[in-house]
Amino acid sequence: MSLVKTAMGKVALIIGVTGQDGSFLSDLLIEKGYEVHGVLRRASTFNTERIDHIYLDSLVRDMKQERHLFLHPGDVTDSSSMLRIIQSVQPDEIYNLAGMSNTRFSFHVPEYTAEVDALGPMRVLEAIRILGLQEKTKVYQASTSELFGDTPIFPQNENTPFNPCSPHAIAKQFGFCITKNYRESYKIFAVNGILFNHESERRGENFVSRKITLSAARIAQGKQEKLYLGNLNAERDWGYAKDYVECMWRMLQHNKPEDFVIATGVSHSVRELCKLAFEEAGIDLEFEGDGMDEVGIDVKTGRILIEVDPMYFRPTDVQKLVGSPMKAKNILGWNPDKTSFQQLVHIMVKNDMELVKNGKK
Ligand code: NAP
Ligand code: F7E
Repeated sequence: MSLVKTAMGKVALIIGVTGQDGSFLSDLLIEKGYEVHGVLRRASTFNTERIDHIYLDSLVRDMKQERHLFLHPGDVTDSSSMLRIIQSVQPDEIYNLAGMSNTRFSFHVPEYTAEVDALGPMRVLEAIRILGLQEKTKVYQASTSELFGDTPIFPQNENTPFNPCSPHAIAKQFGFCITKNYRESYKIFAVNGILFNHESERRGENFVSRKITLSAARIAQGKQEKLYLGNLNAERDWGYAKDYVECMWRMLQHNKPEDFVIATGVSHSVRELCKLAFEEAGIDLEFEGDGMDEVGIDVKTGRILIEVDPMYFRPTDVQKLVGSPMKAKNILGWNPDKTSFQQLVHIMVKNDMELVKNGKK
């Protein structure tokens, strides 16, 4: 990587370090010279796969060499662990990325979703206030385009009214508001990044982008028969997660605490994503039929490769989101064109083709 080290001596705490964004942010901050701390929650299986390349590295490194990533057991639903970790780390920057981030699953666990996505951010902010770190510690809160919900306004920007339509989005709205409130009430440098969907080769496999790229790779290599999806008409503004974590960092380096939309400004449907991903995997796909009967067909063989399964429908779904990156472009120097939708799908399919080829997926 060509990033210049600019932050020697700074300490960051990433809550949600094991997730897609937490892992890319760790890479970025370490490259910039930060000492990075992360919160590791308990799981029944190992959950450090996305950070093993940094974490295991530090464990096996010669003890005389410097370590850059330190993990602390804790959970954002547990105030005492937040207090303990923040007190011992004394971070200059906290990135609260911890989230029950699966919109569909939030309908099944609405109360738990509120614990993590609504009260979680409040516990972090309260810990800063109780520990008297208001002047030292800056906070980034992972807010989301889901806040706009089923909006009639296109594109969405920082002034677009919220209309959240899932337990996940409603809980995130509390997180957004409490962050703004603590900024105004206690002068904490606390900001919301209203990030539109961002994907990568590290994206969880139950999000639609990764489900599609992995299935395309498996179907192309004869390891899977069909792909079952829900709402093919849904449109999202999909960007590359690696680019988006840089904006999180930029928001905390800005001279005043402000909220920003981060988006590419272009949206595509789930159907378009399928066509492109399968094309990257060497399959020319066309869609036929309507509604529940719509199918994706391999043009060359006539085989049905994609079908609609109502199991993946949501009680309410956001039909279309597209963000305006103008404020971030003008103030943070954000380049919304850095990785195009086509490049993103290429990166993801290439990665998944390799994983399938090597028997890893
Ligand atoms: P992700 O891959 O699902 O990662 C979520 C992280 O939160 C994981 O490290 C997870 O730990 C951790 N976590 C979950 N519950 C926790 C708890 N109770 N205590 C502590 N940690 C907990 O999500 P992501 O894509 O990286 O997104 C990061 C954040 O940005 C999320 O809050 C998400 O809602 C928000 N966001 C994401 C997008 C997007 O398109 N990716 C867009 C806007 C906003 P485990 O690894 O143990 O599960
Ligand atoms: O769904 C449709 C689905 O689950 C996108 C989270 O990171 O981004 C993410 O939330 C669209 C929806 O992401 C399937 O109905 C069709 O309309 O990939 P997704 P999401 O719900 O937009 C936002 C910004 C966040 O903040 C969240 O934390 O795709 N869709 N068929 C499907 N979705 C899934 N998962 N699976 C399907 O089979």
